[in-house]
Amino acid sequence: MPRKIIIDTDPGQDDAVAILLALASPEDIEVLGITAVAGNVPLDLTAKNARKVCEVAGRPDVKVFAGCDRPLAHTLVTAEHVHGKTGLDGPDLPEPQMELQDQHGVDFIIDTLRAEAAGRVTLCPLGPLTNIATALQKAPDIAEKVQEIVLMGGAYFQVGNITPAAEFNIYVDPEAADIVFKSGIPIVVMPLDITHKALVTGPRNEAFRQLGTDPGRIVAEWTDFFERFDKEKYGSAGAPLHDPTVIAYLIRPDLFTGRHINVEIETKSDLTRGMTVADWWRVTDRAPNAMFMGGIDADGFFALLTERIARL
Ligand SMILES: [Ca+2]
Repeated sequence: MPRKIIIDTDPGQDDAVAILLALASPEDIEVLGITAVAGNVPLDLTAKNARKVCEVAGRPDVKVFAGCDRPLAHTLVTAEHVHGKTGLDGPDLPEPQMELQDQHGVDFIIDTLRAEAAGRVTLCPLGPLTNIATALQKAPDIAEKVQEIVLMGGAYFQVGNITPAAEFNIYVDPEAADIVFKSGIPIVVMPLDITHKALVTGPRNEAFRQLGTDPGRIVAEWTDFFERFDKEKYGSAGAPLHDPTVIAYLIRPDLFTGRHINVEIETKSDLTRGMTVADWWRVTDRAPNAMFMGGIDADGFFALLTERIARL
């Protein structure tokens, strides 16, 4: 049975590749819907970009919803410096033809979880956790219905990317992240610690291009664009491709290793706001609340991505 998921996302080139990976894997994953959230760029763009990506996959039937347009307690911080003005800069993509759903993304999450049996729906947040936290606040009963939350966010060894102490998704809405990490729902975290071990090197990018398909070329052009910024910043051989790790985990959990540990979110400090205080070394007696990944089989991850994108 394919695993039922809701993708909560702020596309974003790496979000886009994650969505393609999910839509290319129907034997493993059933995408019940995609909820957009403000993050990399404002909500009107993430909601539009999510639809562009569905159309790249040839799936205009996928339901896309707009969720929250701002974090719970702070003004929105965006990342056009990484993703470009549209959030999806790189290849020229047409305006989407498919409609945005009328329902609010948060209500779609709530209604879907209430309609399904407990333990049947996995939430896959790829951006700030505003939609998920808002759903949990509005409908606390859904917490026990969620099978698992598998999210991209945070860091321990890599510490931060948007500030010296914080990863972007958590930094944008730390109050939302705090609600999610305290929810009692089983959580799997894909932090910078693993995404920085899986860089899109030249040959890996070329493998997408050489698929000879439109989706292959588009993925290569997205990662070309996305890489410019990170190569300059890190001086590395390529850029991390963060969000597809979440979907890859659902398909091939054996590609990842981690520890079940306590993770708390810093919400108070001006200096370290949005930090994921991960007890990797288990030096406290705080109860474990998350499976925090630390290792990835990078070659296996890119082989999976290339094989699945080739199907589109
Ligand atoms: Ca994202």
